[in-house]
Order: sequence, then structure tokens, then C-alpha cells
Amino acid sequence: MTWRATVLTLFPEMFPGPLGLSLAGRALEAGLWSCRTEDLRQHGLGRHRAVDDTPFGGGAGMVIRPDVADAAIKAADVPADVPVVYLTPRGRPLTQQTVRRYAQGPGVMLLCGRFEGVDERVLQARGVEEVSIGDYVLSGGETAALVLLDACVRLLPGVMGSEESGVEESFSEGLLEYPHYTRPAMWEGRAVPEILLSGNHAAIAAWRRGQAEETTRERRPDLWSAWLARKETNRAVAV
Ligand code: 6GU
Repeated sequence: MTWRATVLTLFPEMFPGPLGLSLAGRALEAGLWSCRTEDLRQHGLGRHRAVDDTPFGGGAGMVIRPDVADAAIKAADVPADVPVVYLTPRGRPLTQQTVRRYAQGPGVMLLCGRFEGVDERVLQARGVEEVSIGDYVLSGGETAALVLLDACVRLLPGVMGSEESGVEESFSEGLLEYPHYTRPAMWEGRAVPEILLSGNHAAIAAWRRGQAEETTRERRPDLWSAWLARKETNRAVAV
């Protein structure tokens, strides 16, 4: 079955965008996933097709009206079991675990905001999940939606060849990746770590694991703590 992405946006021309190329683009052409858009403007009100209004309580910026967002959700005509996701810096951080959940389901409906945001009531009434892709501010949800879709599509059955998917991803088990090297063995006076030329596969695997752990500890103390805690739990369970 085709995994179905539906994007509610004021900028439908932004989709599939870069996901029409490369791995995701080939998968799109092969029918492994579909990418449809619903133009929020088509559901705007009055002669100017207004989609937003000033915030109650005052303050800067504009807020997308709940009736407009809901009309777009309904017009998209997506099955009830498809999660509706609103991309916002207020959302829960997107993780590989969430990506896996979306990829394993029938698809996603992504609501992209511009302006200050979307009226809270439509998010509550329609059970919308709020997701952020990181602690920085984007000008709109569209580029975040592209990130989320890229992460999902590469996990769909048949999208990655055995070559890519055969590579164990240390990130999905909670560590950052070890460093990679290719030819030439000496470049600008910098040698490739000798162990990698040894042909000793067990020693290489151990070295890579050590590098992954060291990099994670240095760069991502949050991931490292979670990794250590999980190791402890697993040991306790095994005993
Ligand atoms: Cl999901 N949307 C927007 N507009 N900005 C963001 C974001 C999402 N995640 C981080 N910054």
C-alpha cells in the first residue's frame, strides 16, 4: 500500500520540493509513497480569502483561524487513522521513535503554519499532535514538514536498497555514528587510523563502538545519559 503524505499549507508549490529528487523522488515515482497538498488559501474567507486574524488578547502577528484550518483538514479527506501533525517550535521534539511510528502507519497529514500560529481550539478538537524539529525558529512549518517526510520516507519498505539499509545505524540505537574514512590512505599528511587497515573485523567493530561512545559523550551528553540509563536497565532485566 502507498504511504500517504497530505500537506496543508499556504505554499503548495514547496512540495514535494527536494523530496521529488534522489532516494525519496525515486520512491515517489515508484508509487511507494504519495505527496498531496491542500491549499489553505482555498478555504479562506471573503473576497481576500483571509486565513488568519489578529490574536484575542492583543499582541503581534496573526493567527490561523480554526474554521479555515478545519475546512482544509476536512477537504483533504484523509482516513481517520492518519495522524494529524502540526509543525511548531512549541511541539514535542521529533525523534527517530516518532518517525518510526509515522512510517509504520498509513501516512501523515501535516499542518504547516505561518504567522504566529494556529488557533488552539482546532488543535484540541481534532486531536492534532504538535511536533518541533529542534530548538530554533523557522519562518514556517513547510521546511520542517519536508524534514519529517524525508525521515519517514527513507524507512518505508522498498525505499532503501539493501546496500543502504544493511548499514547498522548507531543513531537508531541511541549513539552517534563512528567516523568514516576512504581512500587515499594518506591525505595531506593525515593517515587513516591503522586499525581500519588491519583486516581484524572484531577489533574494527570494537574501535568503532568506542569512537561512537566517545563522540556521543562529548557532543550529546543528553543522549549519552539516556544510553547509560538504558544499559543499566537492560542489565537489571537480564539478571
Ligand atoms: Cl516544526 N516549525 C517552525 N515554524 N519552526 C520550527 C519548527 C517547526 N521546529 C523548529 N522550529
